[in-house]
Amino acid sequence: MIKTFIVKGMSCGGCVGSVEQAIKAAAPAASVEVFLDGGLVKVDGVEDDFVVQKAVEDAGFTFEGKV
Ligand SMILES: [Cu+2]
Repeated sequence: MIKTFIVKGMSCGGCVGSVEQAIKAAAPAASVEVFLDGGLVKVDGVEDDFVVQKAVEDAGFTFEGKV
C-alpha cells in the first residue's frame, strides 16, 4: 500500500536524496519516491507511519502528516 506524506523544508535535489536515504535506512524494504515540488513523499511497504516520521525528522525536515 502506497502512503503519501507531506514533508516541509526540502529545497533541492540534495534534500530529496537525504529524505529518500533516511527513509530507506529506517525501512530497507520500502520503496520511496520524493517529489520536491509540493514536498510529497510516497512510500510503499511501510506499516508504521511513525517510522517515516522519525526518519524525516531525524534528517532535519518537517513531517507534516499523511495526505
Ligand atoms: Cu537541499
